[in-house]
Amino acid sequence: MATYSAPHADDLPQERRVLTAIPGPRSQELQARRAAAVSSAVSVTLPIFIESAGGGVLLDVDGNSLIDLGSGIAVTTVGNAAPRVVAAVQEQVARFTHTCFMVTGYEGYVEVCEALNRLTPGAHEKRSALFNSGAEAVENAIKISRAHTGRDAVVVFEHGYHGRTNLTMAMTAKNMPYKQSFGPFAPEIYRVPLSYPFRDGRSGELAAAEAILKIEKEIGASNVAAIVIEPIAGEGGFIVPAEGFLPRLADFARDNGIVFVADEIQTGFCRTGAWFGCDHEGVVPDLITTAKGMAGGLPLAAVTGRAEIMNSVHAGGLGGTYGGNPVACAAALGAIATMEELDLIGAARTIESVMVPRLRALAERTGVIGEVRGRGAMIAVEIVKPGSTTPDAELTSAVAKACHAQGVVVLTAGTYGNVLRFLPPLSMPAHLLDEALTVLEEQFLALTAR
Ligand code: PLZ
Repeated sequence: MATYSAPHADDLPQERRVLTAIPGPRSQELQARRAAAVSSAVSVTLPIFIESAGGGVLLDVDGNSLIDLGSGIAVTTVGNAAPRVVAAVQEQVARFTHTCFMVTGYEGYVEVCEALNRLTPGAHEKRSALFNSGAEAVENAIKISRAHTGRDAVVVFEHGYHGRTNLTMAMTAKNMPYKQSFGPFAPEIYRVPLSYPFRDGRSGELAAAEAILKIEKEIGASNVAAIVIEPIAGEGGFIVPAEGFLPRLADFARDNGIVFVADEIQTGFCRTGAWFGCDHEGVVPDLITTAKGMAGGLPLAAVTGRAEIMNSVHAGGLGGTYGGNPVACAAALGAIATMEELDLIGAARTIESVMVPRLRALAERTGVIGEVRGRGAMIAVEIVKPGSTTPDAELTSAVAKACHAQGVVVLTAGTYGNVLRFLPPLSMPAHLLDEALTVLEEQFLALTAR
C-alpha cells in the first residue's frame, strides 16, 4: 500500500481504541445535559463528546479513540488542530481578535483573498470577499450574480445542497430535514435534473442537453442570473456527474451571459485530489464558493471570481460584522500552507487509490453496493437491495451504527439516505485508513450474511 507521512505532529496516539460502549458513561452524562440544555432540533450522528482530535483520530471523554472518516463533514481536511493552524491562530488571537474588516483592515484578510485568487481555477483577474459560513457565501454569490446580470432567476440541480438559510433552503433539493415546515421559500429558484450516472445511465452530453432544454423552455436563458452547481453533489450522495456535464453547462452559461457558480464548499481545497472539484474537467467557473476545508476548522467562507463580476456590486453592498475574522483568516493561511507543503492533493489521491479497490471488492462480495464513486478523499458507496437500484436506507444506517460501535466514524448522505460517505482528514495515517476499511468490511459482511 502507498504510504505518506501524517502531517500531524502532536502526541495523540494514532490508534483505534474502544474502551467502553459507544457512547460511554461520561458521554452519556453529557448527552443528558445536552438534552436538557440544547434544542432537540439540533441532532447528532454519534452521541459521544470529544476531548481532543488530530491526525486520523477523535479522542472522546471516555478515553475511546475513534478513527475519523468524517472530518466534521469535510472540514478538518488538514487534520484536526493541525500544527500550523494552531500556531497561526494562537499568534493572531493574542494580537487582536476582531476589528470588522469594514471598519479597519488587516493583512490576513487580503492574504486569504490573494491565496483564493491564485488557487481557484482560471488565470483571469479575480477578486474575493469573505464570509462566515457556506450558506452565507452561496447567498452572496447570488447577490453578486443578480447585481451583475440584472436578472432574477437562479438555476440549481436535483440532489443539490447549498445551506439552511432561507435563500439556500430554496436552493437545496431535499425536503427532510432541511426544509420541512420552514417555508415559504425564496422565489425565482428553478431546479433542473442533475447527471446521476448510476440512476440515469445518461452521458454527460445528453444530461446537459436535457437540463439546458428545460432552462430554455421553462425559464428562458435571458432571465437566468446564475447556474449554481456542486462539482460533486455532496449531501446529495457524492454524485459525480457524467463526464462532459459540467463543461457543457459552463459553455451554455457563457454563451448566454449567465454567471456559472461552482459551489465548492464541500469539494474544495484538496478534498477531491485537486485544488478544486472543477479542476478535474478543466472547468473555469465565473464564481466559486468555498468554506469548510479552507480554514482547518474555523468558520470562514468566500466567494471568488471574475474581477468584473465581483466588482459590479455597489460599494458597501457586501459585508457583515464577522466576515473574514482575523483569527479565521490566520487559520486559513495555516491550513493552505499545510496543503501546499505536505502535498495534500497527493494525500487525497493516495486515499482514493487505497479505498476504491477495497470498496469495489466489498461490492462484489456483498451484492448490496450498487456503486462505489467519488474522487480523492471524497468517496462513497450507494447501498441498494441486491440485484436492483432500490435504495436501502435501513442497511445504510445499520452499517453506519455498527461502524460507530467499533470506533469508526462514518457519515451517511443521499437524497434516499442510502449513501455511506467517507471524508477522512488528509492527515489520516495509512495504517488507520487500512484498519477503518477492515472494520467497515467486517460490519458489512456481518449485516449482509444470510
Ligand atoms: N454548500 C456544497 O456541502 C454544507 C451541511 C451539514 P454551511 N454541507 C454540510 C448540515 O446538515 O447542515 C454545505 C455544502 C455545500 C453549502 C453548504 C453550507 O455550508 O457552512 O453549513 O452553511
